[in-house]
Amino acid sequence: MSNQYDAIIIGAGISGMYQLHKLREQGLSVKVYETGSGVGGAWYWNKYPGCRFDSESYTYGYSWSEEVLQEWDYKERFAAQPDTERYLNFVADKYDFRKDIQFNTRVTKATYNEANSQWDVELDDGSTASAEILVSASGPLNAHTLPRIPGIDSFKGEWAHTARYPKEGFGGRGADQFKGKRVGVIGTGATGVQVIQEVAKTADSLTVFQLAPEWCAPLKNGPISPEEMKDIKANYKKIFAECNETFGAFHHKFDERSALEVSDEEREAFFEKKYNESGFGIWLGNFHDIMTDSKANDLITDFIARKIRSRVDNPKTAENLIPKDHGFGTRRVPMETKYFECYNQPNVKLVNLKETPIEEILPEGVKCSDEMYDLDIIIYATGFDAVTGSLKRIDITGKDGLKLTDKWANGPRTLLGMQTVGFPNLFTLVGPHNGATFCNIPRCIEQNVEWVTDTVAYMKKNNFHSIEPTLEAEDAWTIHVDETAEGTLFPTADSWFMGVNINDPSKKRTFMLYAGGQQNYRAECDKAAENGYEGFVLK
Ligand code: NA7
Repeated sequence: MSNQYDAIIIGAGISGMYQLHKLREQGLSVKVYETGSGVGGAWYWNKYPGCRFDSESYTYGYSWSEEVLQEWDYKERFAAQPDTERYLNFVADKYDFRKDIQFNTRVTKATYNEANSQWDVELDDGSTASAEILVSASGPLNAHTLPRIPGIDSFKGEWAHTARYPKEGFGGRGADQFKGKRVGVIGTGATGVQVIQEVAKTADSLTVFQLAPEWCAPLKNGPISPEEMKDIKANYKKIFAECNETFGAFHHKFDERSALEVSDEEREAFFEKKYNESGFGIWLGNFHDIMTDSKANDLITDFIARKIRSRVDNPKTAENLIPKDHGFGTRRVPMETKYFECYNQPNVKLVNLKETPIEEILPEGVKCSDEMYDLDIIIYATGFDAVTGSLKRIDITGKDGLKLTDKWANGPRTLLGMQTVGFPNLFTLVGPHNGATFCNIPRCIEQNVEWVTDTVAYMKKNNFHSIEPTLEAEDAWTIHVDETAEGTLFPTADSWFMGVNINDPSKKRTFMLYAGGQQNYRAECDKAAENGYEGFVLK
């Protein structure tokens, strides 16, 4: 027995919820399938201690509901995960989203039926459903990856990947979960940094297994007073408009000056100011050429290295915490709160895996080439099969039996990161090569969802039943994405931006995001729509 809808949405995170809202407004029948037992996507799954925004809280929420904007109070400049999960539940309740969401359900297969322009979807409970429109809202950082270390299953202590962290902490011990415990953290990306700072506060011992250090910078979190919140509420329109004018829709705008054109004193003072400000300003509010000119990048890289040396007591540990193979900002900058000072504590030890690699995991702990580390808890902060992972997990078949995994075997090919040839009526929110991937994500999610919504409305109005890019337009966008990335320093570093994941060697090294700036991306999407969906074939 198949359930028939106008549209099916995969995932009930920030994008899936808003897409549900917008398509429902059009009077369509819509069904959302969600693997988790609640709404929130990334903010449902990532329950590890220390998980919080790096975007200013008040720039991260939905802008489309004046009621939500006025009713929700942020308490911190960078809200913690529990607050954000509460916020998303508040929105889901207010707009009665749950009645159209089927929780605890994974979409396992989606097959396009050309005869009737329908997507036939299979679910892990054995049931099926069909719809003309299929929207993937499954998130760019959802398919988590564990390291491929021999013996990983043999560990007899407690363990979790950060993206599947137990809600009440290990053993339900909450704030006491690390007390008296020997904890190991593997991975030092944005997640690892957040979790390390928390574990270091209470663990008997914390051993950090670091493959690659990151150019972390201070978050400078703090409370938002009721007066400030009042002021924010009165200024939401202005705040969102300002975000929409910046490269990544964050509340930080690149400085128009070059790092190379100012005096040494002026540059140092500017870097210092940015380092002491809160949020991503040191990265996305810096001199405009730090991300495009290697000489400019060397200057900020040297500044941050000096900061790390000044904050870490042991010079050898400091050197181990300073990246040597890539410049500042060429990988995602983790934001930290006293992260470097953790390594001055007697209970925290840094293991440089480049010098002493992990050989295996044993029932008692982690064995490196020089030493055995007995542990009670291992936390894997080892990241994701980024951007395409959540789509790859679904067996997606388009026209003529074409599998999406085969089509993208050498890297994604899309038009506007929204659609791909051979898969009509499949829309990929925050998908590969989509402007929403290098963005203060909810800001760009709203753009993505509204564009898809308008496209679906256009199809209905003109009695079209399928939309798909032309090969020429897809080729042109794919080339444009690569050329735009080549104009930046992103390709100089291995990172998830570049599709690099050492735990999945099948993944090709290719730029996964869109580096042309969200304003330009938005303009490209608008232009295509205004020109009668130029680059797309409608039937
Ligand atoms: P990331 O940024 O992909 O970081 C994963 C970390 O785990 C990184 O330090 C990796 O080192 C390390 N890693 C991965 N595999 C291994 C193995 N096998 N052994 C040791 N260390 C390993 O993921 P995050 O969750 O921190 O952040 C993802 C995004 O989520 C972030 O950018 C935010 O936007 C939100 P490597 O870098 O590969 O050398």
